[in-house]
Amino acid sequence: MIFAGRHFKFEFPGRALIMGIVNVTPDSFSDGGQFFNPDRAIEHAQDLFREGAQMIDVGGESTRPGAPAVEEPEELRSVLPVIEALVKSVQVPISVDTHKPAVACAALKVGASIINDIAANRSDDEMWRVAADTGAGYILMHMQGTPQTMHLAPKYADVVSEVSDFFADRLKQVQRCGVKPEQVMLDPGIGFGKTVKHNLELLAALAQFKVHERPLLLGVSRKSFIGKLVGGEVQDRGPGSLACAVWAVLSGVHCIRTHDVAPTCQALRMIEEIQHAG
Ligand code: 7PJ
Repeated sequence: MIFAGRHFKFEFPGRALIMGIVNVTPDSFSDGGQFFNPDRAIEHAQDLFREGAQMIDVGGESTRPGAPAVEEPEELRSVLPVIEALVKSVQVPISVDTHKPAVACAALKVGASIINDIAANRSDDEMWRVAADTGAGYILMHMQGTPQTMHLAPKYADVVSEVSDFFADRLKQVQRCGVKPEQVMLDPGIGFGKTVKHNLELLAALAQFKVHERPLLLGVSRKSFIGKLVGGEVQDRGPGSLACAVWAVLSGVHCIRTHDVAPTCQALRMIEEIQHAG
């Protein structure tokens, strides 16, 4: 299986990938907006690259539950200079975490390679046309609702089968728009319109998503369900996040999206050493 797009190609089975998170938002819940300044965001991304990230995800739109939407000009102003600088200074693909087709398009123009679309539950196909026309990688994430509404009353008869049906349906739709399967990575969207119980059920069932024959990405880093289950303020949720990452990779997940690249890298490399010896 491969995950490939403009400027990159990853082959599986292979080492699990680590995507380092760079938020260029004033109010990110997980890092308090400390990388809102573009120079600091760039330095931070370069640190994550040196620590072993194989992709860098740049986002300018807070998806904190209930956060106000960011207008397009503001989002462009915050992410483009960072992406432009990173394309020149780190040797790994850059993804743009946005649900706006115009932002994705502009980011790809300055050298990003992957669209990280948390709103793959969208009702129009403009974003998929951008992915098809540019050949960019496309991370297809499940969310119930929107970041403004998703936390209000998440409801599923069976969250695992609903997410799986969503993947099957969206894979068909994106291909109809001209996106190749190899461009797509799937993500169950932990915390996006899900209760703690839904998140746990999805984590427990990750291996089932292999049926779609696409690589899987998981984002659990510092998320609130960890605090609710085992305690810990946002900055103290590293160990819980790492446990989820290890569990995910042992369940067949191919890529971990994380704020804490160095510890995640060490943990995943350690698992690989053990697997190799067995
Ligand atoms: C995710 C994301 C995730 C993908 C965010 C946060 C909230 N993109 N963007 N998957 N989460 N693909 O980092 O806690 O889980 S923003």
